[in-house]
Amino acid sequence: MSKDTLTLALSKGRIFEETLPLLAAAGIEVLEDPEKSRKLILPTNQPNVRVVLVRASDVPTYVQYGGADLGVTGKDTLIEHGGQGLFQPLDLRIARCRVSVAVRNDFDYVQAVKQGSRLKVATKYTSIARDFFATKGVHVDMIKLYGSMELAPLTGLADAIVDLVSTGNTLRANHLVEVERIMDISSHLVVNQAALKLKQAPLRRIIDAFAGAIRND
Ligand code: PRT
Ligand code: MG
Repeated sequence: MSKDTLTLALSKGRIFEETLPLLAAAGIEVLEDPEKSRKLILPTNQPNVRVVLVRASDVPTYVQYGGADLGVTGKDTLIEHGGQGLFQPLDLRIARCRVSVAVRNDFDYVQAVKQGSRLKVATKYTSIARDFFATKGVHVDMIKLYGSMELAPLTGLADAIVDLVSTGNTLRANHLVEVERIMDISSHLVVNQAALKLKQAPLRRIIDAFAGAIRND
């Protein structure tokens, strides 16, 4: 790729959708709909800007190693990745949710914590969960999952889950209750540190346009 081409890593779904208005503010229009196309590299109206579609949890890795110059990723994903090699100039305030602890509605979490019981915790967010329970002084057996965390307490795999919550509908539909809010989450712009030096001017234009379009609601 030429030194002037910018590659932006996005994941399909809410991050792609919620990044579109920010791209528009930078004069960038994606020319294909990822829900309709099978292409993984999408052209834009700017000949020197392209979008690559990657798994949400792979965005920081692509940007870290220069597979993309910049990307948009959830703070949850960023914390689990570690953030090495990434410049994080902006909180875009999109795709907002929170990381919470949830249990079955018949499980007495407060009592379990008070008694100092060992908790079996299932999650995709093992770093966030480990830090949280360590700070609280709760001993946990961590069970790493890659999806459908909600199922773990229902099948006896775990006492509790650490997962993302936005409306709470998924928890309610599965007879789970939120018992702790660990942190608020939004998506951030991440930039490859070498690209920041080599492609300073075009990156600066995008960062400034995004900054001016962040919603403060
Ligand atoms: O889906 P896939 O396995 O490919 O990857 P992913 O789940 O990491 O990607 P995606 O696109 O679903 O999420 C990307 C990012 O969006 C996450 O990293 C978060 O930063 C952010 N985000 C915001 C959310 C949610 N809101 C959200 N509600 N990500 C996931 N959810 C899920 C949550 O895991 C739970 O299953 O939605 C369910 C809860 O939603 P409510 O509204 O029922 O509470
Ligand atoms: Mg998902």
